[in-house]
Amino acid sequence: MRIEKKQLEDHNDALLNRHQVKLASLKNQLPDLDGILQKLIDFQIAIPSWALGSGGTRFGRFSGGGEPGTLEEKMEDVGLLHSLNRSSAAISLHIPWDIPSDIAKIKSLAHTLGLRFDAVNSNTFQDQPGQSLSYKFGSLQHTDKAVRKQAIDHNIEVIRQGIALGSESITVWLADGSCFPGQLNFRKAFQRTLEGLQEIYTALPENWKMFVEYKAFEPNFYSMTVGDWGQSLLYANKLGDKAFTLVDLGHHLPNANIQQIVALLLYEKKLGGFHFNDSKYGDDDLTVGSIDPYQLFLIFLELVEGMDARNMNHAKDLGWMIDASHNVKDPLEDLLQSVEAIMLSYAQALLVDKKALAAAQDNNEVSMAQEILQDAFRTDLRPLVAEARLRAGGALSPIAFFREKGIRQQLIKERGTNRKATGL
Ligand code: PSV
Ligand code: MN
Repeated sequence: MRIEKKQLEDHNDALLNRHQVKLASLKNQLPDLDGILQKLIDFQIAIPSWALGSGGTRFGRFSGGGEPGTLEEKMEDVGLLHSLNRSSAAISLHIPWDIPSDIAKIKSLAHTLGLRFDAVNSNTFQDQPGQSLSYKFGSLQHTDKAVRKQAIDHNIEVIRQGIALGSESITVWLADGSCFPGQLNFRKAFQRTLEGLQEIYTALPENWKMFVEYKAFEPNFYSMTVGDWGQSLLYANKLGDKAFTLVDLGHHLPNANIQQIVALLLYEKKLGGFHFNDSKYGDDDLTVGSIDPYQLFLIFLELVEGMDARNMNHAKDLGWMIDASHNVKDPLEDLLQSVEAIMLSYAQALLVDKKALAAAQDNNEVSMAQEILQDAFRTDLRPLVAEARLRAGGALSPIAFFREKGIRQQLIKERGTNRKATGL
């Protein structure tokens, strides 16, 4: 299903007057309105191929119907999102959930939809049908060399697939760890994992990055072999310049100060990429900004400050991806909300008066520092983000458009109610 330009124009025309009134009041507050708008337009967030169907939980999965059953259909769905918000110009594939059978065809579809391939993701956390050795006791950390080799070969194969697609990074997330005290020798597990990552690293093309993603717990509950940013950073430092830490917002122990982690990783030049989501308890994979939008804003504040301090390009120098999916919302509406939340936090962070904040910090003006932050956070920037979408050719109100046009109903008509997206 594709969205026509005329449909978007009609939608936008109907909302234009109200939008302009709201935007006008912001214009007086923002001296560099066009500069901020351009940054918003440039900022693109990759959509994970596994978030386009219902995520489910281990207790059940409730499909909403019209799920994409093939890689092509997943790309069509990301194309749909991108034509509505103009901020989702990339897709992140998980292999072997998404194996492109005809690379030329897939690349040409991506071109038509205006999409590029973001990081490719390997999977050594599940056994695949026909796989000779099991990952039950880990992959790169495994005590059996043959299992480690299988996992290394898989990652190298994922890089090969990524090269063919034009991707330039691989995200390695390992479920490796242990569930019980005494099960694993931590030092040996670390060393075996490092050696495996080193072999994978040598297969990276010159212009590629490797993202080492950490997670505090699940599926292992006593130890994780890449359990926190410190461990990820150790691996990344030992691997070399092309290896970076990837921060998934849901992968921390409760109350972790993620904004401080981000600031220090940027300082160390080792922050590579992001998986955005929100959580109340653990790796809940909830819609970005749905639980704690203030934390998201504070993270963006550190991102913008840290990237500016290093003259980095906000849009291009880090890998921006969503990693969220669950049971109860329409996945496409959920992703539209996630992207909007990211854009809003980014815009709010751009709005912060950095000079005034630095002065307040230097002078220990604690109350003033809080006023400066909350002034930006409490400014309603939704009209600004909508204006960026409008200028880039998207919809003023993507979710309203999605509902008005009955997009889910059309997808159900095309694909049926029982299609199940490959993935979790
Ligand atoms: C693990 O919880 C994770 O965050 C990793 O990024 C995986 O690749 C992804 O979720 C999908 O399972
Ligand atoms: Mn993740």
